[in-house]
Amino acid sequence: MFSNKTEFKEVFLQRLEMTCGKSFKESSKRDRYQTLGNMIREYVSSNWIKTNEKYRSAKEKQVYYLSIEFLLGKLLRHNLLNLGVDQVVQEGLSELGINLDDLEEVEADAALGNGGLGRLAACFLDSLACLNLPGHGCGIRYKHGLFEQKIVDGYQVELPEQWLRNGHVWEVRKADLSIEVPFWGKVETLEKDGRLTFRHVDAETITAVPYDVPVVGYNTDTVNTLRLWSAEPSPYLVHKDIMKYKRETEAVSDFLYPDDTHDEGKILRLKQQYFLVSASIRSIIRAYRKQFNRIEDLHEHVGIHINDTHPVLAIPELMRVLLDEENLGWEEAWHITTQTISYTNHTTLAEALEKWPIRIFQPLLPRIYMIVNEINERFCQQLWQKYPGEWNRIENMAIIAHDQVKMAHLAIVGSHSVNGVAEIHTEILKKREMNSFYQLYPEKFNNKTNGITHRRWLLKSNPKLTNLICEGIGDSWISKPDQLLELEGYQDDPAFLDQLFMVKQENKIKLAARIKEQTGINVDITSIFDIQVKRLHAYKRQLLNILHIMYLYNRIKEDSSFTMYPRTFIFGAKASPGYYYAKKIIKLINSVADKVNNDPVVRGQIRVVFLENYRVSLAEEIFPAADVSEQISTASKEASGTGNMKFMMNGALTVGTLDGANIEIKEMVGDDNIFIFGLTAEEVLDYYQNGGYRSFEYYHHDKRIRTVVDQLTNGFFEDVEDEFEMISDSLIMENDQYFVLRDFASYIDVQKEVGLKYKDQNQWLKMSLLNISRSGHFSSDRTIQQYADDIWNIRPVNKRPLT
Ligand code: 26M
Repeated sequence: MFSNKTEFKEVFLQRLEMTCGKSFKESSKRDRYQTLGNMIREYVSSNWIKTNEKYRSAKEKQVYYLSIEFLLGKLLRHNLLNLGVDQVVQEGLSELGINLDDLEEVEADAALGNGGLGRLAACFLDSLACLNLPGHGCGIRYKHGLFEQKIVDGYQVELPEQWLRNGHVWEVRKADLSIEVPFWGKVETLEKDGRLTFRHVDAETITAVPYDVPVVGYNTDTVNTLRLWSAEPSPYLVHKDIMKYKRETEAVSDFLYPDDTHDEGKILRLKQQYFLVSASIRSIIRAYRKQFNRIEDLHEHVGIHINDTHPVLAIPELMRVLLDEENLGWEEAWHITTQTISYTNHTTLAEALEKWPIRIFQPLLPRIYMIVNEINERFCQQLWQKYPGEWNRIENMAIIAHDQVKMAHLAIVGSHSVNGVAEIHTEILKKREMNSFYQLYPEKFNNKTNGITHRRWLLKSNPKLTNLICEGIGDSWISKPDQLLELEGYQDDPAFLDQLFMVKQENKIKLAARIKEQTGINVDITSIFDIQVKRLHAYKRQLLNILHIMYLYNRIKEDSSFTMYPRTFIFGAKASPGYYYAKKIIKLINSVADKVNNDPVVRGQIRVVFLENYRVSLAEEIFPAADVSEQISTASKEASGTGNMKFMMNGALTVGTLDGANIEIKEMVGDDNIFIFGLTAEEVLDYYQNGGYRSFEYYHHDKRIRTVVDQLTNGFFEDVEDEFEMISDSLIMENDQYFVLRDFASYIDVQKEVGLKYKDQNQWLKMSLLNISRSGHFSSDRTIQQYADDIWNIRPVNKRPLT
């Protein structure tokens, strides 16, 4: 299509006129963005086709990553970089008087996810393609992604997100590959040749239409596929109330559920899950059938991974296809199914574990329910043989109990691999949360510590640091992130450290400009940028952070001789719309920000900023500018965390608890290059088990704590008298379930140390460089290689060139 700048410009101008029907001069930014996007998608299309052909002819095993969320963010710049045409395009456009950054602004984030779990899926797609691994994503094409957050008077307000308003240039609709997904109705049992067969009749079907998005790798011709399903009314269905049917159908892929911890048990959510699963499984089998004759060998050629329990119906759905459509016997179908499916657990929080009441499940999915029931019967029988008489154990492990279907149990029983997402998380699964299953199937459990794609979170988001790294060690780290280790050779090179300082400074200037534009607040770019960005949750303890800021405020006010290294505290966080407590914390952060930023006495030393609508594209501006990374969850609660890795890779130092992947970060950088505080997971779990924590005592005995807790309710925030009673109650009346007060003193101490360490610029820069150099281990390339080797058993297929 184009192989140099001149050709690029020619094609671009020609396409612009053809697609927009406007002259170059008349065209808008959006016209230009859309032209470029379409051009690039077409640019990859021949490699896309070739990749699929290669996968078919090589007969290599392929993996499908099923996820209810893919938090992709923007794709234009990411694709340009992976294709290696970023510079040509940038220069070509620039000669036409177009700034590529301006065009990128027009692109909407594909926000088809809530947070960590959805972003992990997106990072995995990138690594799969970059490693030339045959792995594809299957998800839902939500019409509205995660809500847009506005802050009004310090309160969160939600607006519907509208990413498809101007179309999505990266997708290709493939209506001819649609699949009919049945709901409701009943199951007819027939006897045929002495065998029972089942037929789902009187069903209301919904058409699943695939939209394929190409996933391009870096420096390779591999183009994998992300298939997103959209729900449409079925053309085959006769319905008595067609308008109602249309409404209810389209609702299935209308919204992403905005909660990332609470299982609400809403029927629409279950519909979404089965919709994704049924369409994906049947399109996988359809493709397999075109290529192979023997369904008995499915697991040799296909792996299906389920991202948390949300797609766990893949297990009974695959059973259904093998039993009812392929006419296999139960034992054989079960063997194939368990060998095909693998499962990742992302949380041990009890309130997040999915359970579906039978009264919802059975009528909506009658045949699937029958199969789950049969799986449960057989499983319980097996338990009975192994643990005769142990009623309690069996009841606790059953897939169906107390009129509920337990999705995590189904996932463990129906798959050959169960993995946690960081070492400590996997250990907690094995020793505690899933201990009875671990005893039964020790061989299934394994750890795969999360990772992030360094191509988005360093190469794309931090071009200045990328240039510095390339000047130092070349560019092969882009494919082999472990090579970042070579940066350690520059630890004692003052010129290099100086440049590292400059890079951070420039990134802080850029973020400061964004802050000014969005909030009107002036921040001091020589201050420490101390940042906590993530979903808002009690366990993530944004409250600890903001109470500490209140403590600093009080300290400065009461003692005019108190000095500290100036700090800018930056927050970004969305609260689930129904999570009242989390919303109060947002309001508290904004009230503290008002108080602090308007008080001339403290203004020079602390600033507080809440950036609204935290999302992937904003994150890309934030991580490069961070000095301090806040990873302060109650130990044992954060399964892994991935923001921690993004900060580290951009040279920020972690203030963190011994939780999730923080522990592995600490092991990687050593105790001197990280700031650890607070209770250990053991201590937290011990408190939960044996009691012994009295938050009131910490309140009572520590004046610093008493003052800040009292300020929540004593009129300190003049305009909002009763606003924070609930927060105060959670800390005192409800005995502080997340140990905020327990860890408070330790947090003050470690934060003080941060301030002191930062003063020694040279030392700080060395620590920062060391963090960057050791961050290669947390690339999702490493993670995906481990999944490929240990769980999926897949190998690279494609290398350049594709012929
Ligand atoms: C469930 C039911 C109904 C509606 C929504 C949900 C739901 C959606 C997302 C539940 C959980 C969801 O995500 C959990 C999550 O994001 N977990 C995070 O996963 C990351 C990647 O492994 C980890 O790094 C984080 O520690 C973990 O909290």
